[in-house]
Amino acid sequence: MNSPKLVHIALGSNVGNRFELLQNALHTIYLEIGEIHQVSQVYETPAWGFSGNAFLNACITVSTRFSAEEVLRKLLKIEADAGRVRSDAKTYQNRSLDLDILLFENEVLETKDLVLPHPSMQNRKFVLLPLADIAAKEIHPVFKVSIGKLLQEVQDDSQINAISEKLEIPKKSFHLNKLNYIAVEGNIGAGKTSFSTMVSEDFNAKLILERFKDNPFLPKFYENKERYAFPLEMSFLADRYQQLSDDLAQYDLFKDFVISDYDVFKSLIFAKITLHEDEYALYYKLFHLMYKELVKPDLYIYLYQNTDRLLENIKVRGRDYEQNIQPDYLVEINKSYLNFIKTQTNMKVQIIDISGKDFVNNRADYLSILEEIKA
Ligand code: PH2
Ligand code: MG
Ligand code: MG
Repeated sequence: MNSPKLVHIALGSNVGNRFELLQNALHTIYLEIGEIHQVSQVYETPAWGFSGNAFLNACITVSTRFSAEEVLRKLLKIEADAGRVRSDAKTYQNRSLDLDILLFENEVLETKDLVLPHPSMQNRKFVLLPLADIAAKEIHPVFKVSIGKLLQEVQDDSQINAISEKLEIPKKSFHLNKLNYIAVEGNIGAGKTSFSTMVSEDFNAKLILERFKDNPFLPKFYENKERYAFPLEMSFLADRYQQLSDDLAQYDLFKDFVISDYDVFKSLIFAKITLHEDEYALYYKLFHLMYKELVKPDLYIYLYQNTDRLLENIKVRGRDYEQNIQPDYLVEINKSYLNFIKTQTNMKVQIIDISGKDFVNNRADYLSILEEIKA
């Protein structure tokens, strides 16, 4: 999973209901590509480079986890869905919708389909003027001067005026930040870490990730469960207790809330499966001594994924020691989680069915999960 990158996109339309075409494009970009951070004014501009109807042009800043090529592919599809037909003509044509990537972070790129930064942006006032509304200080990665400077120097005397109507920025209406601490849980391979990481980036939350890699007993456990279950569960408990008591105590002034990719109860849920009865009784005592000291989550989210997809995810992420995990074991873990959840009367718990969804690669799925959390 990639971290979000900033992309500046130019929008244009000179056929049909031009304003509505731009506004609808913003909505689809929000749903399929990423969060829209800024929108310029809308300008009426004479057709540049050919004789045609006047355009409406605007620029936006979007943060996206997709690559420049993926963004391009999605933009072309949005253009086509808006009725854009591309002819083979070598000259510019009237178009219902044109969406061009101007800048993709500082990437400089030249492929058959995509050139970055946009190769003619510096010659066009219909691009530079709206872009300067939202990114005047941004430095062009090839010319090494600001967009504001490019606008001052452009040799383009087109008469361009802002119209009074403003484009509306589509916004998520999720108020996760009314919560102080969210714990994300789920089976092995459900996507707890990806989901928590995405939410922490998109909502300015402090992220707490389980440090399972540091656990020397985990690979040994998968080799010999009988021998290593107890030390494994003990060391997980110790690590989780230490991390949560440290990280939840340190309040971060610059973050709005905390999200973790596990809840400490996980220790008990796994121990119940992996330990003998007498070992579990001892473990249970220790667990509760520690548990009562910990801050509890305001919301406990269980991401439910079906066994086939879990196995597929485990295979894709490719941790050696996980490759022999059997479907039965995953079914049993899921059952234990659901049993645990049933007994929770003091904690706000939400089970979210993510089977059939792909929130990492499909933004609409991601947004639908957030929508469900809000509900
Ligand atoms: N786009 C073009 C060619 N000419 N002229 C204006 N005013 N606005 C545009 O968006 C535009 C253009 C090629 O994409
Ligand atoms: Mg264009
Ligand atoms: Mg184009």
